Amino acid sequence: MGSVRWSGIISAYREFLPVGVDSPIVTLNEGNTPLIPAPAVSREIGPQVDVYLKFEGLNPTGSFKDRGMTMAVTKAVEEGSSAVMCASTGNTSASAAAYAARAGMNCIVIIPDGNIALGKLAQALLHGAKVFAVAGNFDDALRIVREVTAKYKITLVNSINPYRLEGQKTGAFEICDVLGEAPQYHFIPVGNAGNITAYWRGYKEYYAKGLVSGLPKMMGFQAEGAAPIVRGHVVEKPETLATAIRIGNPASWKLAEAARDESGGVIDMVSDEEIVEAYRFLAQSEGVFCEPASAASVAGLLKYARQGFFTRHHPVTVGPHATSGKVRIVCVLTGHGLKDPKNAIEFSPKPISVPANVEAILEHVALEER
Ligand code: AN7
Repeated sequence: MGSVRWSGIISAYREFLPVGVDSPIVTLNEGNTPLIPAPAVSREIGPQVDVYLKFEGLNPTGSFKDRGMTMAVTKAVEEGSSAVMCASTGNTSASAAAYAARAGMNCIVIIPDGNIALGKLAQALLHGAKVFAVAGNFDDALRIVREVTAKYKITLVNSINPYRLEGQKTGAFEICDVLGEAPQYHFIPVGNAGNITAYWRGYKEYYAKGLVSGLPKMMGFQAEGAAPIVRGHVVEKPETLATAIRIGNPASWKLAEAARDESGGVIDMVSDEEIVEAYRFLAQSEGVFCEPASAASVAGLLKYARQGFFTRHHPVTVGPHATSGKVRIVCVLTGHGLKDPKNAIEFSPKPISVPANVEAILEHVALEER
């Protein structure tokens, strides 16, 4: 790459995406997010693994949704639409509002009242979206958006818009480009189940083109109180502190099950306590600040590791994955920790209030004199 300028996922992966030379690309230079080694997480598991964090919180609006939104808004403009609409647990609305602003379009978002993180609400509002807080949950909001967009001229930009998943699959391309191979395991939070579907599609497309010689097992994790796929039925009143994945009836339910089954992976659940443990561990031991829902991927990894999953599944010593001799694991961190300052403060020690002098500080910390 050298001095080549990064100008977003559409220009980087054009040949894999449904765009033409005349498509009016709406981009904020999303994508190209770092794949950060996670030595502390790896140490927790054992010498047989190498864990990496795909930090999607470093996208322009702070979440992976930007990959899908650049595609959805580009196609909306191409098709002559002047407005977009979505239901959201927060990140989709932040991204839709930003890309709509960029394109000079109107944006309507419907959020569950009282259950979206403060940073996400701030984004949607400041970008100029018309925000409706409904007395209901995400599933109610999505039902309303489906009805409105079916009947009126406004483009739906939830992940049931097929261009969203097309854009989001580029996350898998970037991981393969960096590792030179697909990882053996891909851990990811599951809410509306679009992202697990998109990543699996991305890996399969790279594999079909011969750009990688293996495929990962897709390891999806829902929150215990919002785990319809794990439980096998719609959850009427989903509950979790990870509000991003507080979803009881995922739109891409069947596609996520297909990703799980085709890859030989799992969709399982983690408790809010396990999510918070992983959230704090990432912040304090890796220096990586993600939002609680994102930590569900690492919570799932730690849970499986403690159950002996990676000692039962011995590292591959022959074949395409044998290069490092270690099992390569990628966890997607879907959103930035700054999205949700309330939970960050809730699960941290509070600041110590002191008078403005040196002695007051020294009462609380033991420092050695020079
Ligand atoms: C940080 O913004 O559904 O399984 O409306 O914000 O593809 O839904 C967000 C979902 C994971 C789950 N992590 O991804 C929305 C919304 C974060 C998220 C998910 C979301 P999907």
